[in-house]
Amino acid sequence: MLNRGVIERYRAYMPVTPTTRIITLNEGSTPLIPAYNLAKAIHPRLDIYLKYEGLNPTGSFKDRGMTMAITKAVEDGFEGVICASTGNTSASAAAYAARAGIKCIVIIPEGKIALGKLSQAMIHGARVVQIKGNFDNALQLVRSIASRHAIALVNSVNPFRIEGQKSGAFEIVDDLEGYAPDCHALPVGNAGNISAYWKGYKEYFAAGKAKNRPKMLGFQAAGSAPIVLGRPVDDPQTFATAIRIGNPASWKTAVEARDESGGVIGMVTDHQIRDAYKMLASIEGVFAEPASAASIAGLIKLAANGYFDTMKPIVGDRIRVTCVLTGHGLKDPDSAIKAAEETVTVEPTEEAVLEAIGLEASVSALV
Ligand code: AN7
Repeated sequence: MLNRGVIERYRAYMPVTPTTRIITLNEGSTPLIPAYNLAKAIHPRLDIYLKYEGLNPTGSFKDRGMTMAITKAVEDGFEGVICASTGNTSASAAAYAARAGIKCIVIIPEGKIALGKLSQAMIHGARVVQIKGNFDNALQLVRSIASRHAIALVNSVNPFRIEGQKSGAFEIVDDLEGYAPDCHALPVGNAGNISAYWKGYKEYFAAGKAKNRPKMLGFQAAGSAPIVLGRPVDDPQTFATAIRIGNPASWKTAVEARDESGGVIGMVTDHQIRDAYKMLASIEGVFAEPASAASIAGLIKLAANGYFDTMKPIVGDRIRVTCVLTGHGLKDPDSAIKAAEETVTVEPTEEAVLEAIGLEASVSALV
């Protein structure tokens, strides 16, 4: 089937009419990759599937919601959009606005945006304003500006973003042939995505397209864990800059998703996120950005606490868990280089190279 983006794929569930001009970059239809090595390492009863959202056009899950938000902004006659961002939203907004031929303004926390994301917003021609503050300050600013100027706000407080993003849940159920997973794990920042996935699972269940609904397992970074702590965090910290958010806009719907689904919103330390980030790349061959690895870190933590030991799966005797890998690892090469083994530099001789890779000059041990 020709991929024409998530609005066309799930048109019956999207707020569009036959005459709506759809702004798309053919986002969505991302792979659901079975993670055998991770499952083996984490818990004997788990089947883990990675929803690899890094393969969206701008390298993150934000494209699912942005196609819908920009489509509606154009339909409603706006000539410009604005957003606050920890990086991925700005990259996506800039690309879809460029596609639509409208202006894009992004407000970001100075120095706390992964380089790949910043480069995207810039090359797509957005007006990039860095503030000497954090994401929460930026969100407050854009909400105020958008309420008083003819410019559409495309953060996930825009309900069209959630409508587009719920398509991720539909795709998972379609790939699992009419079943939702037993558990659905994902990182939580501004909490739009957990709200959107839960909405998608509920809608598909209500439409008879899914036989069940998953437990929602959301994970915040310990230094930025307002929902877990039950209060906003004034100065959120984490190396996973995408989820460095102290006062999530979709707090209430995230808690509803947790409670209605019988799930959990927990927190994982930067150390645990970094370990999961390296593990995912090194034993599974899948490169996701640090924030995305919070879902894997969370699974490891829950498994160690016995969370899955007595869980009864919807089919068979294995527990199916989907993990949303929200952004591509290439968004943030600095974090990868810092987390990985150092490279070596030697003289350009066979002798020196053999020594560096631990082979002896006279034996061809690799054969
Ligand atoms: C890779 O780009 O908030 O809980 O401004 O980039 O829906 O916010 C990004 C969030 C997870 C958290 N993983 O999702 C932004 C922004 C990655 C992200 C999240 C983000 P939400």
